[in-house]
Formats: sequence, structure tokens, C-alpha cells
Amino acid sequence: MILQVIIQLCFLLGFQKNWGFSVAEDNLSKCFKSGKPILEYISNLKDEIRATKQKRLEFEQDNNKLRERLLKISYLKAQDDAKSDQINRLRTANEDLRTVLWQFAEQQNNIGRIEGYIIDMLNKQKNEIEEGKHNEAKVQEELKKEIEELRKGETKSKSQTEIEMNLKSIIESLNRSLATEKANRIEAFKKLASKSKELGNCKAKVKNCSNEIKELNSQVNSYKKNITTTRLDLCKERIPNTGCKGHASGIHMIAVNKLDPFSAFCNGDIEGGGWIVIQKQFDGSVDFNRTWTEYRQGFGNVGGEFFIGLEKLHSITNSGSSELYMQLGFFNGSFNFAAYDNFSIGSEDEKYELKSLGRFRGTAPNNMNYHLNQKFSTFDQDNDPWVEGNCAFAVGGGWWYKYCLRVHFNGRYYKSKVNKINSINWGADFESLKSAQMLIRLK
Ligand SMILES: [Ca+2]
Repeated sequence: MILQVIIQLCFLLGFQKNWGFSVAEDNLSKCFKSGKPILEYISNLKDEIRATKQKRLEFEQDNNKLRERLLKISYLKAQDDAKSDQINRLRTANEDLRTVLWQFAEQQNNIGRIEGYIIDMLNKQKNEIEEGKHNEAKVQEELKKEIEELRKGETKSKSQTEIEMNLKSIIESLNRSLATEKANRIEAFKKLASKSKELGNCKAKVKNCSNEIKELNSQVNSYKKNITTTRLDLCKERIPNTGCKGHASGIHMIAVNKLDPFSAFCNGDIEGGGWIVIQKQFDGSVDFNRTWTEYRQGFGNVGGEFFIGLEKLHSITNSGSSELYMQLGFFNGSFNFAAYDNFSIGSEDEKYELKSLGRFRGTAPNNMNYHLNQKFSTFDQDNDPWVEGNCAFAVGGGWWYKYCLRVHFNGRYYKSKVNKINSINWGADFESLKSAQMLIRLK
């Protein structure tokens, strides 16, 4: 192959030199001569390549051997790991075995102790049995002795008969005592039954007595009522139906219209007297924030602070024409008044409406007129026109509230001057009054 390449090269060189296809023999000889070192070089190169190939082959063989060794080492290592793992497992198993052996030894120890205990117990029982046998023998011995003695005693049957006779006599005596006791008890029981009957009779009598007493009490109450009525009738006859007319200032028994005579505070000093005081506040001793029922019945003390009661007020003002006098006492010691000549209050069905005031006169402004035609309200009964609320609940104290007030004689008593809507006031800046009283006079 290489030789062919050289020949071709020589032909090419000859062609180039002569510009034709004919090649001279000397030129070819020269060409071979000059190509000889190249051929040698190439031959050497070829040898080297062969040697290199051989080396490469050897290297690959070595490499394969090394790989095999590596595989072997890996296999050995894996085997080694497996063995190591097995050793560990064996160690653990060994530990477990030790624990089991230790527990076994412990149990063996316990068993030994239990065995010892059982042996002790057995020995004890054995001793007890032996002792029992000994005792049994002793008892048997004693029994034998007793039997012998009994046998001997049979000869003493005579004295035994005597004893039996005595016992029989005692039993007979006891039976007799028992019979006597029984008879006594029967007698006592009969007496008890008789007493029980007597007791029953007594109870019935007591019951009758109790009923009689009840009846008598009822009669007494009836008499009392009659006496009270009679006294009231007598009072009515004696007390003129003219209220406080002719009375000096103070508490008096008065009669008005069809009302039973009652104790009232009369005022004989203001404008010729004859006034019945229907409301009074001057020291704060009585709470005026009361229920509807209390305002209906009246509350407080006639001699001190009080409200006469709406029911009575309705009856009085409906008996005929009445004047109203409202007195305002200020903290500076001065007084004002507001008077109306035709004061009347409606019935409870009408919620004690302020039905009439009449003509006004006075030193105070005509503020009471604001409350005309308003129903009475208390914190537990809202009769005011304020839709959203209850003035009596908001302010305190019963009154003929509207939206809510320009006069409030049933307000809270303050011991010094304040400007509060819940005070006793006559509207203007809600200045609290030192005293307030309402009086009525029959015309
Ligand atoms: Ca209301």
C-alpha cells in the first residue's frame, strides 16, 4: 500500500518535470533512491504502531483484570458488610439472651423463695396436724374419762330425779307467773282501749269547740265591723260634710261628700282658711317615687310629708266645685303661689286625668296650665303622650306629665338649690323649691 503511494508520487513528479505521460528510467531510479529513507521511516512507524497496539491490548487486558479484582473486592466488601450485620444481630440476640437469662435467674430465685415458703408452710401444717393429733388424743382421753364418769353417774339416778322434780316445779311456777302477767296485760290493754276511746271523744269535743270559737270570732268580727260602721255613721252625722271649713291649721277628722270621715291636714291661714292639704314636701323625709297603686291609695304622714291619694282626690273634686292653691317655697325664704278656681280629677278609668283647672291667678307663672288634660303617670304606668318613653320613669315621681313637665311638685327633694328636671320645681330652669304644697277648698 505504502509502496503504491510512493510509485504514484514518483510518476506524479516525473509528469510534472516533463509535461507528458512518458517517464525516464533514471528519473524513476532517482525517485526510488530518494524515497528509501521514507520507506524505512514508514516501516519503523508501522512497527511502532504494532508495538503500541500490542501495548494497548496488554493494557486492556490489565484493565479487565483490575475490573475483575474491583468486582471481587466489592463482592467481598458486601460479604463483609453482611457478616458485620449478622455479627450485630448476633450481639443483639446475645444481649436479649442475657436479659432472658437474667430474668430466668430472677424467676429461679423467686421460685426458690416460693419453694422455701411452701416448705415452711407445709412444715407448719405438718406441725399443726401433729399437734392436732396430739390434742385429739388428749380430747379422746378426756372424753373417755368423762364417759367413765358419766357411767359412774348413772348410779346416782336417784339424785337426778330429785333435780328433775325441782326443775318441773320451777317451770310450773314460771308458767303460773306468765299466765298472771298475760291476764294483767290484757286488762291493761282493755283500759288503754277505753282511754283511747275517751281521747277520741275529747278530740271530737275539741274540734267542736274550735268550730264554735271560729264561729264566735266571726261573730265578733262582724260586730266589730258593725260597730265601726255605726261609729263612722255617727261620725258622719256629727262631722259636717264641709271638709276643712272652719278648722284651724292642723290635723282634723273631716268628711267630704260620700267619703268615710278621714284624718286630714287643714290649713286655716291662707286666704281665709278652709283648705284641705292634699300634697306636701318640705324636708325630703318621704320618697315620692312610688307605684301607681301607692299614688292611688296615698302615702306618707298627714302630719309631715304626704300625698292624699288620687282616688280620694277624684271623690273630693267630683263632689262639687273646688279651688286649687299651689304654694312654692324658695330657698331664699320667699313664697309664690298659683291658684285655680275649678280643679277636678278624673276617675281611675280615666287615668285620673287633670280634667279642669279653671281660671288662674297668682304670683307664679301659669305653668300648671301646661298639664291640663294630661293623664297621671307613674314609673310603672305610662300614660303620657311621649311615644318613645315614660316621663315618670325618666324623671321620677308621679305626675300629670306631658312632654314632660313645667311643674313638678312630686319630684325629688333637694336640701339646697339645684337646677334639675327631677327636682320639685316650677319649670323655669328647673330651679328646685325648698317646699311645695297643694291645697284644695270646697266652694
Ligand atoms: Ca309615654
